[in-house]
Amino acid sequence: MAIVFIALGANLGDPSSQANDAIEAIKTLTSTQVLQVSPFYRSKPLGPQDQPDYLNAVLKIETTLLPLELLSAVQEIEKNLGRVRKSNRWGPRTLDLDILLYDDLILTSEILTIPHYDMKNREFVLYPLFDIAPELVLPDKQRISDLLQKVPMNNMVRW
Ligand code: PH2
Ligand code: MG
Ligand code: MG
Repeated sequence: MAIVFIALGANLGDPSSQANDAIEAIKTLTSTQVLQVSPFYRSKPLGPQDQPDYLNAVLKIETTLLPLELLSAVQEIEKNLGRVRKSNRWGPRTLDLDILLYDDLILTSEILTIPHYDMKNREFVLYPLFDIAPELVLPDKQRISDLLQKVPMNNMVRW
């Protein structure tokens, strides 16, 4: 069994219902349990500003799926819940599920990078992650509590 943290983001359609649907869909994956769900936050868009605020949250799951199996599974959920992949990076989306951490694994490949390449800089990842895992230490031994000190809330509020 691996412990995995997944970041959830949505800023089109009805973000909270997509978030809840995504959590239900993750619960149905093979040998996967959702252990914790952070509060939902409303964050300012990173990237182009001419898009709605985001709903962001973080999930803690336990799974026997391997990293690439889990990636395909969450991409399938994104697709089923209405995501249309566009080329515009950082553009709006109905649902984004990003694998943040997979146990203490460090993986760099063309299709998947773990830990998530920018997680340490994003308030909408660090604060919900801290809510559910305040004692967390990243694979490079940095503590979530220390990382949080360096990243302001940037007007993020509860959803
Ligand atoms: N995701 C992005 C780009 N910008 N901004 C916020 N606030 N939250 C996100 O989840 C987010 C973003 C690309 O995945
Ligand atoms: Mg993302
Ligand atoms: Mg993504």
